[in-house]
Formats: sequence, C-alpha cells, structure tokens
Amino acid sequence: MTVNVGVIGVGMIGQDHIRRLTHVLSGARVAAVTDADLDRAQVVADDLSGARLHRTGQDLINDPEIDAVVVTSWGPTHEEFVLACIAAGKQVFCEKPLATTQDACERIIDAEVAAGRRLVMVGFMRRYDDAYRALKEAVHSGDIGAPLLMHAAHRNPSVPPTFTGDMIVVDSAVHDIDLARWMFHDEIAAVSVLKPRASRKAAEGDNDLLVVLLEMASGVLVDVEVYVNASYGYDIRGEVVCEDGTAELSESTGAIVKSGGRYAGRLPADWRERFVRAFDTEFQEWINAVAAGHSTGPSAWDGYAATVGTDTGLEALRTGGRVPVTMRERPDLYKGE
Ligand code: NAD
Ligand code: ISE
Repeated sequence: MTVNVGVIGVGMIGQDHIRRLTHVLSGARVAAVTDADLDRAQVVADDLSGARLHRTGQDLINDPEIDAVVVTSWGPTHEEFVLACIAAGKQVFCEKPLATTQDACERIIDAEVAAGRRLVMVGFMRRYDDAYRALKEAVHSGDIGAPLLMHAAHRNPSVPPTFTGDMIVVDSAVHDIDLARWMFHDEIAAVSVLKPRASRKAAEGDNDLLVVLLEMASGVLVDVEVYVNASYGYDIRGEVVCEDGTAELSESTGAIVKSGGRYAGRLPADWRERFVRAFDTEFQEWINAVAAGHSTGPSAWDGYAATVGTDTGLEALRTGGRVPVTMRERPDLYKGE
C-alpha cells in the first residue's frame, strides 16, 4: 500500500520532509500540499508529480484521497490541524511542538482519548538518532551502574533576529527535555535555569547561552547548555555519568584527519545535516505504522510533557528560581509506552 500524505506548511522543514518522503523513503507519496503562502505551496506542488494544492489545512485534511497528514506549519497552528486530523480519524505526524500551550496539548490528549486510539506522532527525531540510541543502550546495559547525571550541550551556529530569548527554551531546549524523559524513562520533577553574563551576541535583554537544569523524578540530574549563537557549527553533546563509568554521545562528524601535527574533523552545519538519518528513520517508522493502521513513536502525551517542561523552564527563566513540574494524570491510552 502507498500512503497518500498531505503536508500542511511547506517552509524549511516541510520541504525537507517532502524531499525525504518523495526521494528517500518507501511506501508513501506526497499527494497534496498547502501553506498560508499559497504561492510557495504552488511552487512545491508543481515540483511533485500529481500533487494537489489545497487552499487551507482543513481542506487538505478533508480530502478523501489523503490517508495521513504531516503538520509542519508554525507552532501556534498545530492544535487546530491535529484536532481536525483526530476528528477525521486520520493519522498525523506533527512537528514539535505538539502545541504551544499546555491547555492546547490537553485538548489534543482529550480528543485522542475520546477517539480511543493513538492517531498522533510528535516529531522528536533525536529518539531515532543512532548515537542517542547507542548512548541509551550503554546507560541501561547494567555495565556501568545506575545513572546519576547527564551533561548535555545544544549549540546552533546562529539564529535569525526573530529568534527571541524565550525560544532558547521553547524551540531549542524542548528537544533536550524530551530526550531526558526518553533517556531515563522518567518524568521531570523540577526545572531551574541559570544564566551566565550576557554574550555580546545576545539580543538586548536576552541571555544566550542558558543552562537548563532538569531534576528527574528518580533524582537523576540533567544539565543542558543551550547556546544558539555558538558561531562555529551545530554541536550536540551528551555524556551520562553512572555509578561505575560514563557513556558519551559519539560525534557523527565522519573522519577525523590527523596531519602535520594537527587533527581536524567536520561539524554539521545545522540540524538537517546532523539528524538527517534520524529524520529518515523517524518517517519510515511512521509510514510503516500508518500503512499497518496504527501510530508509533512520541505520543501526544510526550508532546504535552515537553510543553509542560518548556512552560516550567520559562517560569524558571523569569523568576530565577527552581520550579516544580505539575502534570495531569497519564491517561490509560498512554500507559506502558
Ligand atoms: P518555516 O517558517 O520555514 O515554515 C513554516 C511554514 O508554515 C511557512 O511556509 C508558513 O507560511 C506556513 N504556515 C504558517 N501558518 C500556516 C497555516 N495556518 N496553514 C498553512 N501553512 C501555514 O518554519 P520551519 O522552520 O519549517 O518550522 C516549522 C515547524 O517545524 C515548527 O513547529 C518548528 O518548531 C518545527 N521544526 C522542527 C525541527 C526539528 O529539528 N525537529 C527543526 C526546525 C523546525
Ligand atoms: C530548531 O527549531 C530545531 O528544532 C532544531 O532541532 C534545534 O536544534 C534548533 O535549536 C531549533 O531552533
């Protein structure tokens, strides 16, 4: 079966996902697209064989020939489209964030629970990265004792001027928040955010970098340095300190060349390059699940937990204090994941 996918939002990541669905993966074709910028959507549709252009996301979701939907529009629009997919009984892959407010995430959870089956997957692609999977396996192998602490770094070379200080937490640290929950099979109990002196590259009134400290319910600590104007490349790091050893995320930079008394390797330019294989794996698993009639991967519950984590992080950033995390009870639909 070929899954006919409709894509809502054909900006940067929407076009990257269309490329992988069309040219890299098997079992799916992009059959329709839409965007608030219809001219942009038309250009994308023209480049796809037999793809329809819809005027709105709702029209695309209601198209009977569309089996499943990818939502890659701006965060504040996600709730409307995800809820419409649930109402239409269609599987939906939604890029992070699931929704920008906790209330919106809860409305999605309530709708999915009422539907009685999982229809939503959230795009936390780090869970599909070979290096993170190997790190998780090492941590839980039993060979190096129980985990105590994780050091993580999330560095972007640069961000556009529209990227506000809050987005360091909401747009970037959200990945580390999801990763910590996945790595340790645990919820976050409290969040603190520390700021060094302001960098000359940070916008007036903002700090870049931030250190986000996550206290997991088990007592494991996770410190995440998030630095969005690091200049030198896209650099994602992780090291878990356990009772009897440590496990470190390997660098996916290809060869390290030693020559003339020096050594050098390559850093990825951005998240597209660093996580290209993870995105491919994530989407292939989604297509396979959709073709088999079910969902997979990070759930609406994970999307909700991440938004609770970023909201708590924002409060910690504003108050300078340690803020406990409060979450609703996990519905049965998401138990045992
Ligand atoms: P972008 O601005 O390049 O593209 C977003 C597109 O959505 C634009 O073309 C815009 O016109 C369109 N859009 C906005 N509102 C719409 C609406 N109501 N209906 C239809 N189209 C609409 O943004 P982007 O960088 O591609 O990010 C899109 C989403 O993907 C965001 O939620 C972002 O957080 C997420 N993202 C995830 C990763 C990752 O690593 N997983 C990386 C980048 C972006
Ligand atoms: C971007 O939106 C992403 O999701 C990337 O994965 C992340 O590394 C980057 O910091 C975000 O801005």
